[in-house]
Amino acid sequence: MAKDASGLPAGLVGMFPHLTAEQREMTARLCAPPTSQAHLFGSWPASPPSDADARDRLLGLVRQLEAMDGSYPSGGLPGYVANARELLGRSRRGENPLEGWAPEVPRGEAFEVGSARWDAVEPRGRSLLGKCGFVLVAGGLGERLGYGDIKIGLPTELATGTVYIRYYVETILAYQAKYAPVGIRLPLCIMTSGDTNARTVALLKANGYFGMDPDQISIVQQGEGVPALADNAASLVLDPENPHRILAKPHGHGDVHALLYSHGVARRWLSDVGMEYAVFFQDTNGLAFHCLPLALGVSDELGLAMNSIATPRKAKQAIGGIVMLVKGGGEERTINVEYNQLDPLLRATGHPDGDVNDPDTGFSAFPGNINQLLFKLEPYVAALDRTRGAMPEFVNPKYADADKTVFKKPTRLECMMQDFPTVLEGADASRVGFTSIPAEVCFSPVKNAVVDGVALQARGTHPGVAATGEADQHCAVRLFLRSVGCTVEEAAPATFDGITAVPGPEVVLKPSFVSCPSEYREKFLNPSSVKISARSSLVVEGSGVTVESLDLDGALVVKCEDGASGSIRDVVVKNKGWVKVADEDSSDEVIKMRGYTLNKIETRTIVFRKDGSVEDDGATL
Ligand code: UGB
Repeated sequence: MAKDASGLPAGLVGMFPHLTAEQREMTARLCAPPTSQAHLFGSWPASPPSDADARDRLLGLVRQLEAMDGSYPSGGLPGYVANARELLGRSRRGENPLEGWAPEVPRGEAFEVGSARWDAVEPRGRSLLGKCGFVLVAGGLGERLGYGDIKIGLPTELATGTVYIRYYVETILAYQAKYAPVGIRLPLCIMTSGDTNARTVALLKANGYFGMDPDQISIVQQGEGVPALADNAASLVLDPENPHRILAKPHGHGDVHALLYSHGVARRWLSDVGMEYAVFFQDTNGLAFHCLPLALGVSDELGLAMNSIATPRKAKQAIGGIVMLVKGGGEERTINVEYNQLDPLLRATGHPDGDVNDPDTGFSAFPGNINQLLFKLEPYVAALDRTRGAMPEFVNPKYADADKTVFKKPTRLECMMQDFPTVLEGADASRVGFTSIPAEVCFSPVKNAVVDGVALQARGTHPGVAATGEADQHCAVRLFLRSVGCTVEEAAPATFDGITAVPGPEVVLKPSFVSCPSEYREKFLNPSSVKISARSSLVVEGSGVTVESLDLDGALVVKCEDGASGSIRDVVVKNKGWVKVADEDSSDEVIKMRGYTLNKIETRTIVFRKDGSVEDDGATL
């Protein structure tokens, strides 16, 4: 590579007149030791091309580097390269990142649906629902699902066709209406990426922001990714398909903290909007909010700075475990430990059997992380101010040789949002815990294509497909209904396109009607007089409606306009109802990924109007 007296590539120096002062400084810093990435400009012609387009292509690389430099919170690109060399070195030497830490059972509490403890703790959290800001991480491509569009635009279930983002927004608006002080709007922040941003914005606009005020929603976009790394020296890589671009790879959902810091979102929520908690959740979990008041109650009771909603975890189950790590000298940190690290960690620290179930509970002592996180805003913002939201990173190169000097393909640094406890300090570092809740009522993501779901289900693992995401939502509501004393039958499991799930009865209780388990008692006034048969479908919407006595064997939709009120009393429904029909080859992706469509044969609809009238078609639609 031709270099000029400054030691910089001649082609880069030749282009200096076309660069801003900042770009010249940034590229020079990148090429000079110790960052030493001059090879990126090695093929540039010694004199700048006279053709403006050709010049602009070269400049494109500089602009991309400039954006990457600006968006990496720990020292720009030189910081990235330095961190990468350090982590690649440790990986090559086979160092254990958990060396020196010993695992202990973390602080937190496990709950059963309908238990007295649940009933005691949830009310404490209910009053805090009106003091939460919400963070939806929705930058993932959803490669495993293989869906052609953004995942938050997928229907949560077919009974109402409510898409995930609508379900989330409606739930937040219901909390706002029921629990926030008058005039306070609960804020929502959505993290998008280059892959999802335009479609997320378009979906929100096309649907009037699903009822939120547009300025209630902040969108923060992840950068295009971090530079791919070719070798242990952390050499950045040019895109083989475009020599004027750096090959970029996703940095992971840990970016969310840096974005909440750099956009001032978290600080605004704390200082200007008066929020107390931030709730982080994933893109496709139709059970995301059932347990929020309970977890808020636990956070409040234990004074937690960070609370991970978790599920009972079977030993060796392939999800991370929440573990309290302790070090000599009293250092302690409660954090997610990936399942492949947990077993060796236990064995190396005096637990010769490794990751095994506790004989008393039948589950691992370390609950499973579902990445639904609850932060007390004050310590969260303080930690952001100190760290700019930078998360610890890891690297996972696949080596092509025994000496670990050659990578099979370029790698990159990654970070995860659940690693936040590593940046908490002092008393806050020990105010980290969990709330463990059965997965049936808090976690059923839609992450996998049907073919992979079938294989997972055959191995006894939750398939995480669209059909189970839908079935699990109905199942959770049935559990809550039974827990307050309603009689709800269970349909026999059905198999569509190889995925087996219990299809019903389908029950969709919109958040305006009930938005947390303890509200069921306030809405089902005489639960012993409510009976829902196995083949039934029920949808209830509106804050003014209650259910006193209902015998449902078919399909019933109840709506209650804003400002209206009404009660379902002595209502008996027997109609042909709604039936799932196999449809594995549909041209509609939403149907195909389920393997069935919903045939609404006969529906009774009751509407309570604001003027006091009641519309009841009494029979069929
Ligand atoms: N996401 C982003 O917004 N940006 C990104 O760059 C990447 C993701 P994945 P992952 O559910 O069982 C997580 O890819 O990382 C969003 C936890 O780390 O589905 O494989 C994306 O849109 C793991 O501990 O998850 O695994 C989605 O909303 C376990 O809880 C979310 O981040 C696991 O989820 C998760 O993205 C799980």
